[in-house]
Amino acid sequence: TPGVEDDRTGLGIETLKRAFFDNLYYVQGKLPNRASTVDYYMALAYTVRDRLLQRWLATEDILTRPEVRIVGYLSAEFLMGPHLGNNLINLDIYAPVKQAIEESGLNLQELIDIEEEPGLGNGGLGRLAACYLDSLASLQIPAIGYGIRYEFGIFDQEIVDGWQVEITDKWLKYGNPWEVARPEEAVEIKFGGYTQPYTDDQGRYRVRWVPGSTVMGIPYDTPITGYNVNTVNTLRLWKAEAPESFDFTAFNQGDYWGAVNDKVVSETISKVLYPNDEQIQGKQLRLQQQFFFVSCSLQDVIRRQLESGRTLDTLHEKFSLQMNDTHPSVAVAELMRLLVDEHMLEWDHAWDITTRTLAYTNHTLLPEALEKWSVSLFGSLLPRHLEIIFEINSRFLDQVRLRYPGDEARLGQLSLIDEGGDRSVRMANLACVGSHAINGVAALHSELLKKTVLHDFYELMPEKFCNVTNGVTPRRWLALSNPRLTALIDRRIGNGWLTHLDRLRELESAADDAGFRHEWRMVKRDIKADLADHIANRTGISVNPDTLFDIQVKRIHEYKRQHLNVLHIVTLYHRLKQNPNQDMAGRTFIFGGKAAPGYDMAKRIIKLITSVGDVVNKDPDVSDRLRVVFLPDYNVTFGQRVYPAAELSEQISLAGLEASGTGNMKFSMNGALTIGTLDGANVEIREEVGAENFFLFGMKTEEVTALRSQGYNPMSYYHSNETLKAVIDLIASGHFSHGDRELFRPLIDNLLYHDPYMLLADYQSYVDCQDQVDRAYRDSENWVRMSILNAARMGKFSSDRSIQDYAQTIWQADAVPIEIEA
Ligand code: 26R
Repeated sequence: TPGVEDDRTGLGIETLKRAFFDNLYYVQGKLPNRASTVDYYMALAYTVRDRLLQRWLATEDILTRPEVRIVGYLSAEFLMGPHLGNNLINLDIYAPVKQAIEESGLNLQELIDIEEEPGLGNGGLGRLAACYLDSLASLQIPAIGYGIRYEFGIFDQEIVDGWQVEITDKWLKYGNPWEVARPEEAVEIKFGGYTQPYTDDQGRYRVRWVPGSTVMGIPYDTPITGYNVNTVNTLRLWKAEAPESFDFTAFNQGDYWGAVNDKVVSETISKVLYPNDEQIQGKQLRLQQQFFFVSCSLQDVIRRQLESGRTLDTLHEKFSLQMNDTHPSVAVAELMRLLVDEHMLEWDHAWDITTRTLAYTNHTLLPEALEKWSVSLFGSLLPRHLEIIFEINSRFLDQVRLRYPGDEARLGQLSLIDEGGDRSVRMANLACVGSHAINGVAALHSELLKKTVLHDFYELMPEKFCNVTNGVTPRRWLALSNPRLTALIDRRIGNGWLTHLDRLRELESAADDAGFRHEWRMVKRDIKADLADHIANRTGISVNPDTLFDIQVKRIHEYKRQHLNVLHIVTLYHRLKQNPNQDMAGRTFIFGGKAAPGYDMAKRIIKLITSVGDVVNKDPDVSDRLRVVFLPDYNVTFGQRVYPAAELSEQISLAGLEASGTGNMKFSMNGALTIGTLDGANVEIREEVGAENFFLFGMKTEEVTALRSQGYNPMSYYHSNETLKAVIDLIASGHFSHGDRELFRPLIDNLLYHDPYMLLADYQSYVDCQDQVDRAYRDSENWVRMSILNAARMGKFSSDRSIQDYAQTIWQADAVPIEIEA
């Protein structure tokens, strides 16, 4: 009948309500009178999922067309954040769904807030992968994200007595309405065993791998909606399971326990995300995880290639595979193995295909984060891959010898094998040799890569190197997280800017409009009040929304220097104690971030923040002007609350160590000003917003290098700077630790005797710059002006721009609009 909408696709309010209660009844098995908020959330999630299926299947369908080029994004981490709100935005159904839910007597925000976020990542690298999936779909580029379906994602953080406590993240406990298991596309993954040479029927020398064990990879697909387009791409995450046949054999032999135990062992591979953001020393399970998802994904890619009617000679024409750091770099060896051993291609031919298909993104300059695997561990787990790596290395080093005769030192540097001590495989070297493109994630970072960690590779093959500056998706980080600012921008410049973020420049003139500035300020003030409520509920600390919200949220790491921020807070505290009438704007310092569970210094930094907060917040001499809050369990969901409320963004890493940073972009987009060093993408952010709208401090990379080479002596700063000395002495004296002088000794001694991240050298410059911030904030009209200009000039940092850069310079991938029947 004309005029009657389908319950699964219709967008009329009555249809949405009917569909919602239908899903509640038939999927959740609940009547409204017995349904919980989670039941309602699930019913709504299915209602939304129904409405994207047609586009998802249509997008899946075009992947099989031989001429359609597909980007495969290989990443051990995808930090997606909650899906419901994002899908409502991208499908442009927020308003009707809100109305339908409200007319049903429920609150949409409450349902959105109850979603357990899939925290399948540590921080920057995993979140970047998520932003890139959003932009790929929004730009209509056919793409598949490939990763691991960890049963336990990044731990939840609680703060007990000021210390971090880790709680397991059971994100799947109520089921996951966004994923679809595809057991029919499962693949087999082999481990261990030995290799065996043989001669094939054409008399050619071949090697066969006789594995010691097998596990199954089961794909779980999640739809990735593009913004206002038909494209719905796929995030395909692999779960490890025991092969069924294996079970039955053992069972028949009467070894029931053994059969079940094998199942348990197999499933541990995708059990838990390693919560480290630096070196993992020789953890066999981590290498198993990496190989597991890489082999699953490459087999999937090869199946798709063959199913599209192509042969493997043209794999690189249909697929471009991006390796997100070295975590998937065993792909170089596995693709060679699949092509040579399983599909019988000649080595040189296979090598050509491999290097044309793969590309590598580097995300860190920290030497301790460069992945290495001991040759013995690698060989016991992946004996055939080790042989292949030796073969790649021997051919590669022959080329190097031709280019640099007699240069043994260079050969040693470039080799895929580190021969020093316990021999190990250098994964970055493998990635460089096996890829046609190598990129850093910000202009400065890409330059430093060429000058330092990858210098020898750059000299040998400069044409492979390029830069792609990171970006973040304005759909999640503005439209979803900051609807009030989004509406204000819409009123001023119309819509369309969410997909053409450069158009935010049209706000520049609004910065001179007193009326607009007033509205901007009111929006910010409302959001700050919301965050203040949230802080009171979560921590019991009351904060004043009329103070400057000064925020540092990111993983806790010494190189990110949260403790430099603390030194500044203690400086202000000390000043106010000396001179209670000191004129200064009130400030609320907000911290958030997780420490790797085994990283003692990072955990002690959290304890320092909470301890300083305990004293400062209770001291009547200062607590009208200073508040310090550590918000537990910083994650994507909380990020969405905090970026919109920020006025000052702390980006204070030692120059040369933060590859890019992406939080810095989310803050500025939401109208925060940055206090930062010339590090990572800060350099480009400052270029875009203008030096006059950015608070710069600290040494430049070259100054850091020079100071280090001349012999850095932190103690000299301590002795020559009276305030610095007073501040450090105050912490050391036990003032913030109930008299306990031992609690912070490891931190203080490290600063005085080593200070590898040069806090003391940058201290004075930081404090001076913070004083400038204080003066600037008190000129509130001008502050708002700068805030508007920051947001207006952030166009470059849309992940759409980053993805366009990748698509043009590395992937040669085009948009493929998806047609669907009305
Ligand atoms: C080796 C393994 C333990 C490991 C090392 C390092 C696992 C995870 C990491 C995290 C690194 C690679 C990371 O997240 N890097 C961050 O990448 C962001 C996205 O490019 C950058 O913005 C950020 O500066 C960088 O630290």
